[in-house]
Amino acid sequence: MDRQFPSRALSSRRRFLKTAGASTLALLSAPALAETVVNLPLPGGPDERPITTTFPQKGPLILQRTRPPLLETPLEVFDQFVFTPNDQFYVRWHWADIPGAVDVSTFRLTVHGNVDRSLTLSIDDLLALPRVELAAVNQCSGNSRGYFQPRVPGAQWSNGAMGNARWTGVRLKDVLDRAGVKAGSIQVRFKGLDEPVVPDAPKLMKSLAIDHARDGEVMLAYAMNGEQLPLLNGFPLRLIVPGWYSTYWVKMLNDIEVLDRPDTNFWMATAYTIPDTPHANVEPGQTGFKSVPINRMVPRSLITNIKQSDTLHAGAPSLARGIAFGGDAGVARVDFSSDGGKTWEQTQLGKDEGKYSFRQWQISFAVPLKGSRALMVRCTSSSGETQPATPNWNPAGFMRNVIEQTPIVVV
Ligand SMILES: Nc1nc2c(c(=O)[nH]1)N[C@H]1C(S)=C(S)[C@@H](COP(=O)(O)O)O[C@H]1N2
Ligand SMILES: [Mo]
Repeated sequence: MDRQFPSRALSSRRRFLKTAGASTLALLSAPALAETVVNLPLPGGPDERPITTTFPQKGPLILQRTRPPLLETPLEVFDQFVFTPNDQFYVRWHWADIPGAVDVSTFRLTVHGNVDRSLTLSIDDLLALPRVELAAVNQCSGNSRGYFQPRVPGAQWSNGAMGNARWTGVRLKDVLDRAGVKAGSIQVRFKGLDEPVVPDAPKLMKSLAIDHARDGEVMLAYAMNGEQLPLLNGFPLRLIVPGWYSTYWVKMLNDIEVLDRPDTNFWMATAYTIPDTPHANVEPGQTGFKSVPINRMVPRSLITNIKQSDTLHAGAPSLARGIAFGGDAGVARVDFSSDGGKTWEQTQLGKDEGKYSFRQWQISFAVPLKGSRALMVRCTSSSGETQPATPNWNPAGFMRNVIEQTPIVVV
């Protein structure tokens, strides 16, 4: 086995990942990202956000906050790539005490708790285990929170607190099997190298049910899109929980603890909980509802080549394209409407990269009459779940998946 960390050992596939459809019938050329601000049509503003290029290993991203970093992927990136390039993959951390570098030769992952034998694993130990690869969307629970009305506190993300990557690593199950999970185990808890900035503040810890942790899909990833993880995306190791919101995808993962009791820490019991209602939906101001930890993702789709207030010509053939994902299932179909949802047409889907991946779609259309229009796109997952027509609301601004509208002007 190559003893080097696999940054070079894994081939870079990025140049092959440019979308084939991106050059055909392009309606608009992608705006240059050298611009220093981006316009975000968030209902509560701000209308402009700075683009930053100052973070290590990162290209142009929308700056939401500097410390700890909250960096958003611009929409153009989803138009160009089905696999989000690592240098434009969004970033979200809760606490600002994040190592500025991690020495792979001394890095160790500890597996302990309700197990037959505790393990202390180096990256080399992990590289010696069977390697698995999986394409999966990493989406923040609060992605698109900036569209919640009434507005809710928290990062006012547009739609770029998500990204899609091919993750390479080992099955969590294989690691747990080596430690030997004891009878009576209930959950598995994950911690990373980042620390709170003030004493007594709760360190980020997330837990999965023992059966979920051992399902053979949850993985420990040491590479992303064929390269080692950027530091800000969790170098050298992170958890991948396919189909679940990325609050569970613990970065810089160095501690796995098998629990014989439910985890009641702040990040499981208080933060990242949703109303236990359909679409996690409640009335603004409503209280007294039961909450549960956020969990599986739901289907979503976006138009990536046409933006709000863009102009189209009446009667002229146009192309709409974008991305969709099924949440915790594949994409069965994506439908498009150019008349504000009165009629729908099935779009042509791009290559199936696996059920947890983004899937591209495209359709040509023409709008016959001048005036204002709303373009809409709707994903139906392979488990039969469809995006709803009305937005959900909850106090944390989680799980938005309404059918999005792109108002345009036809001239
Ligand atoms: N160690 C650690 N892991 C973490 C977090 C964190 O604050 N610390 N935040 C989680 C949340 S809420 C999100 S949305 C994702 C963001 O992943 P990314 O920065 O790689 O895009 O990381 C998750 N894993
Ligand atoms: Mo998140």
